[in-house]
Amino acid sequence: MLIKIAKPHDLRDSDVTPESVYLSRRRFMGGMAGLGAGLALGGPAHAGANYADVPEGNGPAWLKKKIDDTHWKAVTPANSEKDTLAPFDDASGYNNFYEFGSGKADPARRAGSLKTQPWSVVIDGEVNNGGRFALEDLASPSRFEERIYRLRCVEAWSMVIPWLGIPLAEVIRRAEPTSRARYVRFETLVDPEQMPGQRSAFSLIDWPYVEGLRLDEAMHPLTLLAMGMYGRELPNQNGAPLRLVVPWKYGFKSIKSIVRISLVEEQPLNSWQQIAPEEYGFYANVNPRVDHPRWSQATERRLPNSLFSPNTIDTLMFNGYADEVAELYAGMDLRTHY
Ligand SMILES: Nc1nc2c(c(=O)[nH]1)N[C@H]1C(S)=C(S)[C@@H](COP(=O)(O)O)O[C@H]1N2
Ligand SMILES: [Mo]
Repeated sequence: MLIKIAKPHDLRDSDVTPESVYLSRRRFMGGMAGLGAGLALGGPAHAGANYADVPEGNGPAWLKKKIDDTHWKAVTPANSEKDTLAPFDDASGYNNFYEFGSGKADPARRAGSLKTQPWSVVIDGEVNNGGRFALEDLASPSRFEERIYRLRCVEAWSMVIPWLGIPLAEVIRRAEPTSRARYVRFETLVDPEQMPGQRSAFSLIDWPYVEGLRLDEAMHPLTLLAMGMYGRELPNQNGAPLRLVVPWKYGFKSIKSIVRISLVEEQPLNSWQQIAPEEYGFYANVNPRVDHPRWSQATERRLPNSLFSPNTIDTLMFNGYADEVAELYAGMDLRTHY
């Protein structure tokens, strides 16, 4: 089931939001005043959120240092009273990561077995400057930024999460795509010893988990390669040490624990499209007017919620980022290209 069972303290949103997160949100909203909603790249750096209640991560020293040096340049989702940050415990306890099982609590329970150090990423295909890069070398030329984004799962729940990372565009530019590159294809690690979901004979997914973007989507300034969240390293269950975040698309596009990024000529076949092409497409743009064949996409349950307070809100076109991304799809029939 998709509705989260109420914990005794889940009475109201404001009761479960840690004070530090509230403070940082208020500081953040204050910092955004005068900039208007939407993309504020180049806006004034905000003071940096104080995620005092978030536990220490166990990432490498270089990553802790990069997080400390983060350019606190938050990008807000469209302003709405409902856009409070999800408590860290919800964002790191209610996950989809089928490599660790299909239940929402499985990744938090089982992803401890994922070894994230050392980690390297292969960049290949239609590039002049590809190769295998240690994660530190991939990250080091870029400064970290904080991005506060909505994450809207195709299953019609959502959360607001503060990510830390670098624009994917910077990594792609450094790889020097050839003129033939039209799409970007991503792969997650395959290692059944570390990933119990890959040992299951009943798994739907033909591993590796694969995702893809059109090159212009990948180069869009909102598209982030995240290495942290809530002012610390990514927890394993959220896709450590490197995951994609594409905030205007359904969550399944935001592939976790990436080991390969390929620039390609042909549109990649992403895992969910391969499993059920009539239900999940390549584009997967959040769209309240195009329903999933088995449920409506007009509304969503904003977490944290409870049985008594489902916290249902209207889903916004492109998840609220239409001003930034609608032009990417000008002239396209979004009903056909779902
Ligand atoms: N490799 C991999 N990436 C994945 C998934 C997955 O099962 N495997 N699930 C996706 C789905 S359906 C969603 S909604 C988001 C959830 O991200 P979160 O757990 O950090 O909120 O991760 C996406 N990335
Ligand atoms: Mo999802």
